[in-house]
Amino acid sequence: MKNHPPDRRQEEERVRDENRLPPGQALTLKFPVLHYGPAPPFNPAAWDFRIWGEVEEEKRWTWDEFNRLPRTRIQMDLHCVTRWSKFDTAWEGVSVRTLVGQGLVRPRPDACFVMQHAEYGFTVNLPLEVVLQENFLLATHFDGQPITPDHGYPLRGVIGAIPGQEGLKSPYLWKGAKWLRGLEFMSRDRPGFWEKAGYNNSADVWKEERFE
Ligand SMILES: Nc1nc2c(c(=O)[nH]1)N[C@H]1C(S)=C(S)[C@@H](COP(=O)(O)O)O[C@H]1N2
Ligand SMILES: [Mo]
Repeated sequence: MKNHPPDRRQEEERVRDENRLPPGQALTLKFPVLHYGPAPPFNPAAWDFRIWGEVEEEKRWTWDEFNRLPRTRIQMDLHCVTRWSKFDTAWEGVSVRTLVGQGLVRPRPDACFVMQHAEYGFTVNLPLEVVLQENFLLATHFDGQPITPDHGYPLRGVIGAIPGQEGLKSPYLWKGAKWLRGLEFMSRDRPGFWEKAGYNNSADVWKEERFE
């Protein structure tokens, strides 16, 4: 018997049967790269990660300090608004849920939204309650390896769907910023880069909230 690589259509049937394929999506076995502008360089000596806005205490972590924060691993299905989905992706990094749970970040009572700020001024907004879900991660590793430069090295926000956790809000993949440098906690919502360009603000994959 020959060993066949996974068959795309067969895999798609499987996840469809498992109710994991959102409307209008197709399974890909690749990992497409999508972003606006060039991928920035990384200088570990100059890099920092900042948390500011509606928090009791602002934070600034160097790359070394960031790597000593408590770490989390999750497996998620990623859904891109351009209609590809990638299943069972493995991520490792820092969970905002854990940072808040351990008191390392203390949102003020009126904090209701979070803006991710990335290199070159890229931004993306999410409700705080979504940022605090298990399916949002400040990820340093994909598939056991540091994220590649095109996918956001050294750090990206990533959000997907966790199979069996239908209670979690699951937005499209653009709601995670590659080359992430900070989180701004906000009392009022503001649109990010793609939201200003007409992407849907809440971006729920199951409701097919793609564009306004
Ligand atoms: N910094 C930055 N992050 C970004 C974007 C971008 O333009 N700049 N695009 C978003 C969009 S539209 C998508 S679909 C995903 C794609 O992630 P990928 O390239 O790892 O597949 O990154 C998101 N994060
Ligand atoms: Mo996208």
